[in-house]
Amino acid sequence: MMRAVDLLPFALLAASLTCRSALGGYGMGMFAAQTSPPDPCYDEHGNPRRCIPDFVNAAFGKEVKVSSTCGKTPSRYCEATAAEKGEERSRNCHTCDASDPKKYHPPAYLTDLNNPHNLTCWQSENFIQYPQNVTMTLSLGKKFEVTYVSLQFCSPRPESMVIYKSMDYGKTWVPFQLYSTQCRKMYNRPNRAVITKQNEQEAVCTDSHTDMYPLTGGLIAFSTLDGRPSAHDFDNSPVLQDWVTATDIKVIFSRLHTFGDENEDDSELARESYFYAVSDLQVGGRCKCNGHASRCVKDRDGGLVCECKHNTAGPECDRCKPFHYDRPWQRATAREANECVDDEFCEDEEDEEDELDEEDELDEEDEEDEEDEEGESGQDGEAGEKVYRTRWAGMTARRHVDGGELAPGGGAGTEGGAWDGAGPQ
Ligand SMILES: [Ca+2]
Repeated sequence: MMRAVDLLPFALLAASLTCRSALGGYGMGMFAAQTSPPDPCYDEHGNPRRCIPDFVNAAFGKEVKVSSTCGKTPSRYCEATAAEKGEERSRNCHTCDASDPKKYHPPAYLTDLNNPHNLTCWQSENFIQYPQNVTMTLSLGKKFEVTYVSLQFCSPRPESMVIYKSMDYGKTWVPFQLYSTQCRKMYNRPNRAVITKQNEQEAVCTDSHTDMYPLTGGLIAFSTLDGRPSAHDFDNSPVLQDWVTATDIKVIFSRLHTFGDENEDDSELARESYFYAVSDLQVGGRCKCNGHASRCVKDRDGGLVCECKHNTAGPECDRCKPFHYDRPWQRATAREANECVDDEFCEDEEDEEDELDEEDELDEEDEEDEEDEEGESGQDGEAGEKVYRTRWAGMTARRHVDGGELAPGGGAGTEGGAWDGAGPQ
């Protein structure tokens, strides 16, 4: 299989001058050899390779804006407890008071260190029931590629809620996932619609994770690539690359679960038992750098930007830097770094023969790679993980499976694995 990028070096050879960096750039090698610690964006020979920032909980420590928090004026709330469905419920009542650190439930508790032995919970005001809702908005500050969004509840989970994402810093929003015991009635969507290759960028409504039990400690975890056919071929799916991209996340709690007692005689007591409370909001993913940076750093204004390599520039390394326009910008893949080429760093005819030899070798190598990939793709797809492959100078292809560690506190368990110790450094 030949792709446009594979043919490019041949086209360049037709000219009397050829830009060597199109094949890997030995000039870079000398530079990389001198840097310490080794730059993940270049291999041991200095050839550019795809690199990506670490997997993080992008929500950790960030401010979440919420439309309702209890305790502006001290108020009573009651926790319903019952170990299991059908068991008699009992109520434990407390006071929420925003002015008392022992009794407050601020939004900062959504993204603080999640200690399972000492849960800190944000909590809404009592009984904000449909059609009124409660919203929480989190700005990530730049584009991220989001693998999952999870919420751990202190209250029962909502009866209906929606996770939205924005790709333009909150100007426009699209649903990421909807949850409801009645998808059609609440959101006019079918329950658990099947995703095909034709609608991979569509949000699904599901009635899973909507049970009122457990009354506390329930989890909602949305895995962005789960059930999407091209997930195993993420590198070649611009649709899914777009789908997982977000600058902001918004959650709307649309409807509270109740026991149906809120309109009875002691409705006041009942209503004090219904509110939303969340101990942990996580957004698992990676700073989006299109394979051209291994980390994101603060810029002069305190904003987060990719530390771009491979002669790229822009907040997401989404263009070639000046004087490196010898070929069009491309996202790096597991097999091709697609670095931007310096249009000044060119070589003379003497080196062309060497390059032709190297082309042959690379072609053979490509064939091997493809065979490997076929064998592994099924497994990779199931795990929802990406496979990183590095081409070494000596004809060997090494596989590197990248998982993700959950950020401090862990909990959602939607990502497996960790950096493979044998992987390229
Ligand atoms: Ca917390």
